[in-house]
Amino acid sequence: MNTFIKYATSCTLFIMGTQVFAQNPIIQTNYTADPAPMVYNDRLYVYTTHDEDESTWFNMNNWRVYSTNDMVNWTDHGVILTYRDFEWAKGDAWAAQCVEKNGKFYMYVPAISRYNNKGAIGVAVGDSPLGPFYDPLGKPLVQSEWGDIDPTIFIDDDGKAHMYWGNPKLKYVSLNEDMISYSGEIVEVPMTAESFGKREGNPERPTKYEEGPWLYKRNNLYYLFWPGGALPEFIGYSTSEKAEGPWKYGGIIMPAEGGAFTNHPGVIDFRGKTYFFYHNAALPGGTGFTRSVAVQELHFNEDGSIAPMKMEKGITEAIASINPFELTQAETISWSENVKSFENDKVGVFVKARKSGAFTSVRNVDFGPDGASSFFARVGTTHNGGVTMEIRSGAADGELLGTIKVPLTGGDDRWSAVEIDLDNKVTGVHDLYFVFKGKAASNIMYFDCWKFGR
Ligand code: FUB
Repeated sequence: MNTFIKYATSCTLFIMGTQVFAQNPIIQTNYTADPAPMVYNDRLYVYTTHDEDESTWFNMNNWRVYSTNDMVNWTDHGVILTYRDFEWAKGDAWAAQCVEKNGKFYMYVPAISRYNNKGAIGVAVGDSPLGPFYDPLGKPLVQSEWGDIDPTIFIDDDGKAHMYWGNPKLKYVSLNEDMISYSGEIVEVPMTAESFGKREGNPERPTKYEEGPWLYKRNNLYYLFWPGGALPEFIGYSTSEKAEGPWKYGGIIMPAEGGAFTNHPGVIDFRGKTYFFYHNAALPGGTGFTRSVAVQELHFNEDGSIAPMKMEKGITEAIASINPFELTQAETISWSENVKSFENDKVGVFVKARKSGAFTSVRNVDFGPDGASSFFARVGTTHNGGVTMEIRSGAADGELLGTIKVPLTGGDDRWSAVEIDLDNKVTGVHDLYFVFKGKAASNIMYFDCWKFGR
């Protein structure tokens, strides 16, 4: 059975109930998958694929990026690249990775070629982590067969860039200094039980390795993390003393769970801790084709091995606070319910409340001892009267700090800046909830940004 058919039949088998943890999944305003973290200028970015709502197949057209300063509040930067940005591509915006070198950002993406229907990996270049990105080659960087997907790139301490990719073959090449070409032959990594564990009963796939590799280095040991096994996928890992291998199988670190029949690892160090990104189907409406990115801390044993771990509730302690007196985007969110993010030319990314009672929250907002006495927000609605945005502390039904009456603006291309006095002065550190209320059955209001005043 080829991989496409296997995915399609498996999706009906592995659609499971939804399970929402405390801070996971980290994005609730779109379905996201295939997380690829990157640290730049002391900020953590995660590039994701994007499962379109209500997908019953890998209906994926673009790549999105989110970022955080504190590990609990994530800012949605929207779509930063689509397969249409590659003239040669006709679809399947699957698992990508962005890396930075000398101030340039290189986004390696798989897509299907319009010219021969085969999988291919392209590269786009930008001057910032958010793009804009363009395709300098006008053709794929590598292409030979359907399984040319899921690139992972690691730039070593000596500046050499290594790229692995592939399903079910695992391939390797060394990238050139320019990051958009390679030298030497593409190496097909030997699929041995010593390197990737033995898989029983599938001569076409003799080892546990399936796809989605992620290359990472710690204490001079290279780690290759990869989804493996018959579907649903678990995540396993292998180690090597060299980036090129040979690889030694380390074991399974995350069993198959979470309701999506795929999984996809991304590992990064950030401010002294190591974080493990993956995806599951834990959002309402989640399936193998409507997935969600999650994160938890990764712990290593003293000898560098990794003990198996379950999917967890995520990072619950913020490692920095939000300054309420600086403008914060509405799409910076710790948790939200019944809210979706959109973007337009007027305000960039913004959020829309789908029903009354929908909310977004931000954690660890530090008002200091002097506190705040006013609140500003840019908002709008298509409903005439009766639409409010409540600012609450601690919970969606927590203490009411103030209420905005949202003016009719008539469309999300028209916005109103509203300022109110708070009911009482707010001091100290709070988790804030923005609760959207109105009489309409859907599309209650839209919200772009907020700030407190003294
Ligand atoms: O998201 C589409 C595909 O599913 C990815 O390329 C694989 O790694 C799996 O997550």
